[in-house]
Amino acid sequence: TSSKIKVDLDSNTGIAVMRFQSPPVNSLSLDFLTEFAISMEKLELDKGCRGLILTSAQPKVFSAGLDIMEMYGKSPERCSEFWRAVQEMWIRLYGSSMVTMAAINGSSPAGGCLMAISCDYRIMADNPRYSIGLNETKLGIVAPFWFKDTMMNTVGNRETELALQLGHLYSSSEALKIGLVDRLVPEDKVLSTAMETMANWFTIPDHARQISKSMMRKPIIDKLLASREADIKNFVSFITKDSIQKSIGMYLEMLKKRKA
Ligand code: CO8
Repeated sequence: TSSKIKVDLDSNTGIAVMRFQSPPVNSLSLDFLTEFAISMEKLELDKGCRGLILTSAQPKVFSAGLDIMEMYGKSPERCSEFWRAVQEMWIRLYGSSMVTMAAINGSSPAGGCLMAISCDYRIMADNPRYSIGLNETKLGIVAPFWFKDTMMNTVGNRETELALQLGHLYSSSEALKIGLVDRLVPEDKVLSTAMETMANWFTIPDHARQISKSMMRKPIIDKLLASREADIKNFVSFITKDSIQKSIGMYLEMLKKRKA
């Protein structure tokens, strides 16, 4: 099986770049998430790696979020395995001891947005065609509490209340305005800007930065760790409902039609 993520660690700079290369849209399938967790574990253990940049090798899309096909017509067992992998991705990324940055060179809906807001810093291509946000409600599904908490810790309570209910996808400039991303740069400068910004972050002693990060993020991570099985049960019973399957089916139809 071919690799869905290309990892390059530069031992001189201590920066690893993860390029998502799962055509067409880097959707987060069980295979993708499994590979992501393995790559994260390796980098986390590598003393030579202090920073991680996530970016896309696909045109126009950072990540389309969770692979909708993993949530459509699948057995409860498979759904449960999938959801555990989604949790694992978030736990590893949100809790990473590395400096993590998202170099968002395309659209980033739902799970793609979750990956971006789980990083420490976000640089997005200045392109009005690219959007980012937690659009779950538009599919008739509901983002779980840890998506919500990650969003709240990024843009605050009021903006999250609006964003989650409306499933709003923000253009890059709107995203900058509400603080969903930290900087906009021309598309060809997204990765180099992330590298430069990383160098600034590296001037801070790791241990002090890591403890500060943990102080901000650990309470939510602990909340999921304490209720992981219940969160899986909740997902499986929700996603396998006939009415929810029907609304995912309609959303898929809409995606295909929009294209035609
Ligand atoms: N999963 C699976 N397939 C997808 C996905 C996806 N998330 N997104 C797109 N595709 C497919 C399309 O159907 C299309 O397939 P085909 O070629 O067979 O017709 C192909 O990928 C290419 O897509 P587009 O033609 O639409 O490509 P564009 O470049 O025009 O647009 C976008 C790219 C903007 C990413 C667009 O495809 C899009 O908006 N996709 C949908 C994204 C989305 O809504 N994702 C939500 C996933 S749900 C999630 O991540 C969190 C769930 C939280 C859990 C809830 C608990 C119950």
